[in-house]
Amino acid sequence: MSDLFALDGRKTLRDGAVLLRGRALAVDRALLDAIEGVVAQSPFRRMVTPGGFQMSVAMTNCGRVGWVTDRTGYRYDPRDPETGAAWPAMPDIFRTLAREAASDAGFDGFAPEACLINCYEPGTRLSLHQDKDEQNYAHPVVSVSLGLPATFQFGGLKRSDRPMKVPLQHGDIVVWGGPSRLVYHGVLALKDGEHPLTGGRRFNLTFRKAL
Ligand code: MD3
Ligand code: FE
Repeated sequence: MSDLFALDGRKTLRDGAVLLRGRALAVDRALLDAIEGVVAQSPFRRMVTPGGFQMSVAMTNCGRVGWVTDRTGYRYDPRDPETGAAWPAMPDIFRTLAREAASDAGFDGFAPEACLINCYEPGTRLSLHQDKDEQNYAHPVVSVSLGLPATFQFGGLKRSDRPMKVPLQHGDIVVWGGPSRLVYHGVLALKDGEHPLTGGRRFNLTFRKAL
């Protein structure tokens, strides 16, 4: 048997990074309905980086705090700056899936306060970056891909480390922990397409223990 991909759909991408192929498929519609509920309260918006550039990915959040960027910097904020209200509560289906996926990858007891929801349309990309705005890097980040496929890039701990490419499909979950928690990563420009559940879009959920 190939050692690259176990029969249960688990693949180690690098030390500490585990791809759980199709892990979210059984609850895909429930996840998309829950995204719709979040977006009704806190709509997708394209935030501005501290350098003054508008991001191409549209974002929103749910949970006790949400990740935001503006001219003053990056932070986790208990309020949605657009509405002035608290972010929508994290749906139970999100919380449960994130905890179970982390456990599958060897991280028991994962209890994220924050879920950042990214929305990609064709041409949208996310340039190579590290996720460093969380308090404690001992906790993993759990990411869930829904809708159109994308090519995900991940490198090493230095921006100059040559990135690997991995296609991420509807229903895939990746858990990034341990030595992979601070790797540089990004998403190549989304290709045109049509997905039966999301149309011309891709959604990505990232669960973070932010506090
Ligand atoms: C590796 N999102 O929201 S998910 C992000 O597809 C982000 O929307 C991408 O990068 C997306 O910050 C990639 C995979 C991912 C997410 C977080 C990570 C990989 C990670 C954190 C640390 C290391
Ligand atoms: Fe990231």
